Formats: sequence, structure tokens, C-alpha cells
Amino acid sequence: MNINSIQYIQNILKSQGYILGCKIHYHEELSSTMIIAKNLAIQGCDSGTTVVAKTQISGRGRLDRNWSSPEGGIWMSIVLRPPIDPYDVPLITLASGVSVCKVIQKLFNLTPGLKWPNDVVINGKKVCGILTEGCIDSGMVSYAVLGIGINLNFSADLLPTEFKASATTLLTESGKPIEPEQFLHQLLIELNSVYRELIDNRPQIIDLWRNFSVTIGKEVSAFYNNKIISGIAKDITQDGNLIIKLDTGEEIEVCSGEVSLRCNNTYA
Ligand code: BT5
Repeated sequence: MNINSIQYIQNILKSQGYILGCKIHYHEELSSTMIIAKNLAIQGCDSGTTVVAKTQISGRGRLDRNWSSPEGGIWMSIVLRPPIDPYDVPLITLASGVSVCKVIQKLFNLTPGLKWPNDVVINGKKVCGILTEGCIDSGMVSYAVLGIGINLNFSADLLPTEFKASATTLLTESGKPIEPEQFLHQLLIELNSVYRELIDNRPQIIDLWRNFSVTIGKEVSAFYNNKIISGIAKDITQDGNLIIKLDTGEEIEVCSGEVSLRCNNTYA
């Protein structure tokens, strides 16, 4: 990945009228693309402005967890200014997961799955994590920053030991090296299309998410309202919430912000 190839992708996307990725800020190394993108958002950058890094020193996941970001992966954040209700911000994560799965299917002979709310998995191990942070002002979404990290073209041996049991890379799973630029270009095209569908045809995105889901039908536990609940993940709602059917028969709807989900028996 280098500045020239990134500029080439940006210019093609721009000439084809795409919004996401029509302005790309590329860095060889930075702290976290989330921080840079957030600053650009605060300064008033256009929706679709994208920050891409070759490596991140302090990449992060939800709840400030560490995100390992060696060279060969895709580490990026996109500033969005979506005309959606603040409660719908988590849908951006779900829609983006669908995009990542579509590109994996296109470029590899692999079967990707979506673990609610924000993981893309292959053979039960995480290859991609997604993080969407919204800034709400006067009850409206002023901007959202969509962060996507994909373990693409590096060996899973480069991941920290503590993640090895639960994480993998597309190179390790497929044995096929794909340059980050190629994946990034396809991903930005897919993200443009699902982002439009999220605004215009939400049920379509929810259906696509269900088709890739490895969570629905599984036994799950969630930390919810200060206690652990267990049951079967039954479905997701049009708001992207997960419906869990408890052993008592009661159904509980949880949103991604309020639970930490564990799939019992398997990681996926
Ligand atoms: C996520 O959080 O999965 C969201 C990750 C978002 C990363 C992107 S990269 C570009 C942008 N810039 C950033 O700084 N962040 C975004 P969460 O569900 O909380 O998962 C975090 C957990 O995943 C960690 O606690 C580890 O267990 C595990 N993990 C860390 N690095 C990993 C990696 N490279 N691959 C797979 N798992 C990893």
C-alpha cells in the first residue's frame, strides 16, 4: 500500500460519482484512524472522507480494547453524515459487515460469517472488527465515524499470542495473497452501495445480514441490565437489535451498546 495506489483508487471512485472514499487521507503510520477521522469530522470534512493507514500504533476496538494492526491489513475509518435517527447508528456496523462479507466472497474461496454485532469471522475466528461511533447533536446525528479493521495480507502468526485462539487472517485461511489496495477498492464500492441501501431500503440490508449470520440460532449469553442472561439468539429486528429467547420462554431485545455477547460452546 502506498500513497500513489491510494490516490489512484480515490480518483477512480470520485470519477464514478461515489461518495465514500472520494477523498482518502493516507498515512504510513498513525495512532488510530478513528482519532484522525474524528478530527476531520469536527473540522467539517465532507461525508465519505476516509482515513487509511498502513499500520496503527494504538488501534482500538469497542470499550477502548486494543486492536492489533500490523502491515498488510486494512485499517480505515470513514466519516459519514447519515440522515438517520441516532438509534439507527448501530445499523451502519451491520451494513458494513455485509459489505466486508461480499468482498471476501468475491476475492476468496471462503465462507465469511457475521457474528452480532460487529465481527466478521471465518471458520469461527475473527478476521475483521467494525466500530461505529456517532456524535449526536440536538437529537440528530451530526456525524458518525465508521472504523473497519481487516486481517488481510499477513500471517496469523503476527497477531499477539492472546488473540491467536480467536483470530485469524485471510492470508492464513486462504493461502492467497491479495494486496490491500485491491481489497480496499472493492470494499469502498460495496460500502457505497450498502450505505445507499441502508438509507433507501433497510429491510434488504437486514435480510442480507441474516443470510451471513452465524449468531442466529446459536446459544448465547449476554451481560444485560447488570446480570448474565442466556438463551437462543432468535433474530435481529429492523433496528439491528438482537432478540434472545430465554430458557423461560421470555424474549428480550438487546441493542449492541448495552450487551457484551458470548456465543456458548464456540467462538462464532
Ligand atoms: C472491534 O472491537 O472488533 C472493532 C475493531 C475496529 C478496528 C478498526 S481498525 C481501523 C479503525 N481504527 C481503530 O483504531 N479501530 C478501527 P471489539 O469487538 O471490542 O474487539 C476487540 C477485541 O478483538 C480485542 O479485545 C481482541 O480480543 C481482539 N482483537 C484485537 N486485534 C485483533 C485483530 N487484529 N484481529 C482479530 N481480533 C483482534
